[in-house]
Amino acid sequence: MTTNQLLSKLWEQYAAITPSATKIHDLLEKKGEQIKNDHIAIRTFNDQRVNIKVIEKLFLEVGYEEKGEYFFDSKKLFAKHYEHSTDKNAPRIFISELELENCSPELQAIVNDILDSCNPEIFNTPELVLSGAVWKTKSLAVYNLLLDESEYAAWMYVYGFRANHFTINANALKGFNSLQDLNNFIEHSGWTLNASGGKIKGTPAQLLEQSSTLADMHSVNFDESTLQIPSCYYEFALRYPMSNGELYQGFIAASADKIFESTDAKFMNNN
Ligand code: OOG
Ligand code: NI
Repeated sequence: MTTNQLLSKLWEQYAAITPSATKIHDLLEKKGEQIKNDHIAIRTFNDQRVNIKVIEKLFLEVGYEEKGEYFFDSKKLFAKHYEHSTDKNAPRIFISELELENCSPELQAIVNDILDSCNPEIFNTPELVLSGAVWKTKSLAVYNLLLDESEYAAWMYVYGFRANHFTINANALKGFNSLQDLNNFIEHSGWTLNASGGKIKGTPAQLLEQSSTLADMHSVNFDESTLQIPSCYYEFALRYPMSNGELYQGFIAASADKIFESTDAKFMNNN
């Protein structure tokens, strides 16, 4: 698989459950913009069958290299970011994992059970990252149990291995003067932004400003019933130059901490 094939598949699967992404993408293109991606993010559990070391394999194979590390103590998450070694247009990849040993024994047992329910061969295929929720059951009772403890775990249970957001590189847009300007356009076009920690996360002094939509609602067939659950979101990132003149390449943990909440069920109103 080439980098472009991998990225197209990730986009297809993301767009299939995130109709707002295609709409925002098309709206900006109609304004004359050429969309570039800043980064894509993937989530997982730190169980050794599916941890970052497993998920990163396909990205390393197509030429990505490990760069930064990030810790999110209160959410019990750890993350790494990757940059492509040769293709400077390839988006960064952000992979996070839930630190199961810091979660309740109940949550640990659920995650262990769903992974046990899988054919173990799936964990060794490079396509794992394109495979969604590969486990057998999708119980609303289990979803609600997870949701009580970790929005991240509940989201993973429903959506599994896939891109949970794409991010528009705002530096590459011609028609906007600032991230605020882009946010205004997105809001005037009818979308709701994630306001946790403020609609713009980060500052020019931190060399990265980010904003994101709240995830779309998607119909999920649980064993018990069908319910609307937040799926994926679209992010916007504006990078500032470092003292050497080159744009900052990393992420800001305090901002990322709030960006994760773009898929939180607690922010969705179900009317
Ligand atoms: C990743 C959230 C962090 C960023 O740009 O800081 C992030 C996620 O929601 O899985 O993407
Ligand atoms: Ni992001």
